[in-house]
Amino acid sequence: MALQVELIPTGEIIRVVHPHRPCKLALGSDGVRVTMESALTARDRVGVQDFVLLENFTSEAAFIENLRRRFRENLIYTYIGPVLVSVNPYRDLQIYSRQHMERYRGVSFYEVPPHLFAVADTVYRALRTERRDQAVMISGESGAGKTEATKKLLQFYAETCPAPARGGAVRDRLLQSNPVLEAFGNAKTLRNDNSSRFGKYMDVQFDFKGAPVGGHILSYLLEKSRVVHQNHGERNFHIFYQLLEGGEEETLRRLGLERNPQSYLYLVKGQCAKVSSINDKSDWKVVRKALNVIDFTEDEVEDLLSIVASVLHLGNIHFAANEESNAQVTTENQLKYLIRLLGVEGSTLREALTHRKIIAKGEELLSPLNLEQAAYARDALAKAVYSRTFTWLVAKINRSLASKDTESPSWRSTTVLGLLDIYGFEVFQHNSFEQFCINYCNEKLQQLFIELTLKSEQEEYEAEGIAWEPVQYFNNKIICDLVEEKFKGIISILDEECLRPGEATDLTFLEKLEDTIKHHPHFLTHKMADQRTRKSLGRGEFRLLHYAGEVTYSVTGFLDKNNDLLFRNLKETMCSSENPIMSQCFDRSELSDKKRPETVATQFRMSLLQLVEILKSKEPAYIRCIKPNDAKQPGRFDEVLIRHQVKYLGLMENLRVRRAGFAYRRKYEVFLQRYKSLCPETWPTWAGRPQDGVAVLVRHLGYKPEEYKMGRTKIFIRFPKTLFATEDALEVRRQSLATKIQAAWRGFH
Ligand code: AD9
Ligand code: MG
Repeated sequence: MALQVELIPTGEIIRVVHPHRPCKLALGSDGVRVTMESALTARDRVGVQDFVLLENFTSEAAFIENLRRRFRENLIYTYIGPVLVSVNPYRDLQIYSRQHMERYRGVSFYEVPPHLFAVADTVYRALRTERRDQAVMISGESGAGKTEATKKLLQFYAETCPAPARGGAVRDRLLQSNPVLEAFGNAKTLRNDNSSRFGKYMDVQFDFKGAPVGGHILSYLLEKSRVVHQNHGERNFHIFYQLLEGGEEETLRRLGLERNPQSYLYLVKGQCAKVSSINDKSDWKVVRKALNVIDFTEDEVEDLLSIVASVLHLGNIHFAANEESNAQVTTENQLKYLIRLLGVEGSTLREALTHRKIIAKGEELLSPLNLEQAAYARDALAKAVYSRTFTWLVAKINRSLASKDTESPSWRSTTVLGLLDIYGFEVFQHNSFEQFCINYCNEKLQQLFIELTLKSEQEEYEAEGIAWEPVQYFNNKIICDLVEEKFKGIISILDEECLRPGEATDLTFLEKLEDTIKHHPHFLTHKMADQRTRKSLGRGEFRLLHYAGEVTYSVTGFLDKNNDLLFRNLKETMCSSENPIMSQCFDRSELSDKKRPETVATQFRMSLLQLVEILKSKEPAYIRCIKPNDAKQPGRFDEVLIRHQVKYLGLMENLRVRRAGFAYRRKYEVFLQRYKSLCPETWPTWAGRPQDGVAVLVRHLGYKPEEYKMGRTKIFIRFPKTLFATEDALEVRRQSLATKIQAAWRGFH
């Protein structure tokens, strides 16, 4: 009996999780008792492992009920055909060990319980056998488990793939790039204690033997406003707390830092320096080691930490107004450290923090700043220093990940496996420019998902020679257009306003939006709203009806954040920095560049376009992550929250597309292998073509012509009940086999 079982000890009884049939295996002194649950009870208890097998596949309630049953049993993974749906368990389920990895290697995707590793292995095998680049797209809202999934996938490849002939260290570098990027790019938010505040697309390159030989990371729009401001209950980027908690005495002394985060204005705004789920001290150790693995020299580490410290000192720079109301630096000690850590000229920095240099008719003029302007300039510098360091860090990691073996012939035949872990759709009480960008990004990826899944379904039907029945679905292109269309889209209008310095304000931007986007079903402002909705919409706000739900954005700060201005003399000061990282981050060429730099939103739009092209050029796989509750607690299944995600992830839509016509499809070989014992003509072996064997088998099982279709390589079954009946028959057969085993056992003793 081919029982592929996973043993989970539950007291005296050992539960056997069989891919299709939960059953109990009791070990007693009298031998083994195998009690299989009837198919019906099993389905009742743990649901179906592929949503396509839901009888009532159009019912959202049935979908959620299936998720709930599985979640209750700690079965967090379920398929919609090839798409993996994952529910964050918020507890360590011990299902990612090396043993688990092995269990999923080389097995048929649908013959084992759904798992992340099943996807990992399928993708890898496709890469190896078809030699086509692959991309795993992981989506879901903030806290749903995208980053954890990415890390586990990477671990799977690092541990199970063959080691490269040369440059074996690349596996460690791939893994160790993570803690470093997370330290600098992740932070505690209200939604997630380890929230990614940047988007990440990572390519892993494999040689012709399937060994990882290199990697490359693309990062997207770091939320740099967090450096100077955090909402209540949130933190700045992890690295600051890690350094203060874990940094060696000597290091902190050199950097002029105190251990207490409360001493730093940039760290106290969220009023939550300590987080119970985070151990900054031990994380620091991990990061420190990881830096060595990814080729940082001790000097580079010092330079990097000098920058981290200088951001903290910058936040503590205070100004007082003189008689002319001009800002003067009052915190000399902080300034002293800054000058040393950044390696800049003292008088230049002091002047740059309190004056603005304007070039008019070829002449340089210094205009003093008032208190508010000086604070603005200081914060702008802190944000620029931090975000450019982050960009530098990614480039540095890429140099370390670059295949060192470019001369070998294997390099020429590399294939690439991409992992996309981008910040999830986000709705807060107060949503600003950052949420606008993040949600736009999710909108683009959703569009790609719909386009590609529909396309691949259609292609499969055509390839199999089966008529494709078109499916109605919501295409969110209308929202993408609303944001990104030339001249009429929100980004274009925002950019236009950014071109009118001195005249345009956030509110004139809003007015322009109202004038240009008049009657759009996905756009609303206070002025446009009717009595009923007006109350919930402020005067400085606009609302977008995203595919994932309504989000109200406050326009405050939109122009400023999009312009991302850094005064010229601050740039000049940083260009002269003797800190090697800073001097790479601030290049003199940008001072002489007459061309206006692209705005933040436009840069982001362009980088997303590029990302979509990259993803389209690869074979896609999808993991859709769901967050079960807002309390970050295990075992809590908040139905309202989950229903919302099922809706906006388009899972019902996805299921309808997958079920277009047929609930189930399998390769002839796989189908025959599983069910051949049900027919005397195909059991124990079938010598002919698998397709003919399946034809004999289904005839023997009494399938009616309307219940199935034979494609070129697969059988398509229209209704789940047909499959279930076959499964039930298989179980009866296995039960009788189990009885025989028990009888034999007793006879043996
Ligand atoms: V965000 O958009 O970056 O804010 P993610 O990336 O979707 O978000 P993340 O992977 O960081 O969420 O998961 C949030 C937390 O949930 C983790 O820190 C873990 O504590 C927890 N988690 C997520 N996935 C798993 C899992 N498979 N097993 C156990 C998990 N815990
Ligand atoms: Mg994340």
